[in-house]
Amino acid sequence: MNKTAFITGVTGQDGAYLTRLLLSKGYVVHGLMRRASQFNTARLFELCADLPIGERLTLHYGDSTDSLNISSLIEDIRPDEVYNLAAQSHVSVSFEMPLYTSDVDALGALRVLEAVRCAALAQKTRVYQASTSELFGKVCEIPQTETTPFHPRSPYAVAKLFAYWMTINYRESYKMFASNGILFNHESPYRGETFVTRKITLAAARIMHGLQDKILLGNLSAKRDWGHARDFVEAMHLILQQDEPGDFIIATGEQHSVREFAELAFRAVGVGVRWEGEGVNEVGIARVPIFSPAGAVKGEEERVVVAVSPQFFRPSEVETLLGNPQKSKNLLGWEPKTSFPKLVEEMMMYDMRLASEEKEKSK
Ligand code: NAP
Ligand code: F7E
Repeated sequence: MNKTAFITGVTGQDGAYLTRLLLSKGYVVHGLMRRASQFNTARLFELCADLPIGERLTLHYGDSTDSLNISSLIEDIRPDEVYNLAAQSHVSVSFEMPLYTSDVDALGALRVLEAVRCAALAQKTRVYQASTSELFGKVCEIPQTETTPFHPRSPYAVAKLFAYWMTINYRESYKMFASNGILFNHESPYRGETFVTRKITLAAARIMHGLQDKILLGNLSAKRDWGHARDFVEAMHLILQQDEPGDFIIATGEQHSVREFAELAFRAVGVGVRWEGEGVNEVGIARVPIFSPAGAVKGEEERVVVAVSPQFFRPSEVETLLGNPQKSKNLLGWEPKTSFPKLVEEMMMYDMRLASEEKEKSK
């Protein structure tokens, strides 16, 4: 019998990679999708293009803020596994929309847990909650492990802390198989365009095609433990295949700054970046192509390609995150497969193709 999974946030970066993984393992997949004025399934369908989506993937309209909708879907689908990935996932935006973020990210997780319980599925359905390294926030120790105390630094992180503890509470109260994956940052060519990694690779590719002048960024010194989403969704699946539920850090054990990410993005297309100045006056300078009005390369010039804009600073910042994935290695047998340079290169090559297509269209 094929297993059945229900994925909330199926149209997001992780939802698309997880759907690909589960379909390739023979699962029947149901996904919760928001109604939008335009199609929001592009990355899902692109990533799963070679898989039997017509036969084994069903998309349902819904929203994490709609309790009845979540409950009736779970009651009808009766899934073996639920992956609760839906979230207002942008930390910076959560400062502008703290109430909405809490409704979706905190109460949304509770709605899923309660729907499973109320449908009398507590002993059948396993629940994965998308927890986050943002819980560690102002870090109490380096590297962070499953026992490091939390200090959330944004409405997003506080909402996710509620969801983290609710997941544990349902496990302890109702003996549900409910687990947290505490995932550190993971990226890919399908990452949302306003997260810093994708913002950099998209802009660097457009600069190399003469479509953009420079990239404006916030805190260049912030450090993250960046892995590849394709590797990280494998850990989500493994977490629900264990004999016992639990909470697992998923990370690479390596950290890099935003500045280093920008350097590597340009290096992937053969361009070196040197840094001058400090704080808001810091700039990244590089030798990049110059183009004629008709779009042909007419030479090279050295100029500013990265600058700092305070508009991208946050009211409170998470300066450094570094995970220790030892527990996951020991119990799940999980290890990241993609190195940091390979991740940046893959994102950069994808966005170079997008920029080239954009340039062709503009001719
Ligand atoms: P993402 O690309 O932003 O995807 C979020 C998904 O949630 C999208 O499908 C989005 O729908 C959906 N969504 C947003 N609000 C919703 C609502 N009110 N009702 C139903 N669906 C809603 O995020 P991601 O990077 O794939 O991350 C997946 C999950 O892991 C999130 O919970 C995130 O907080 C968490 N996480 C991410 C990372 C990371 O580094 N990527 C690390 C740790 C934890 P639309 O497509 O319509 O916008
Ligand atoms: O920022 C700095 C920014 O927005 C990373 C989400 O998936 O991972 C993600 O949250 C760092 C921060 O991701 C810009 O200040 C500098 O220090 O790419 P980000 P995030 O905030 O770490 C966690 C694990 C999640 O759970 C979240 O859902 O980069 N930064 N300049 C910038 N960030 C952005 N977005 N834009 C800038 O221009």
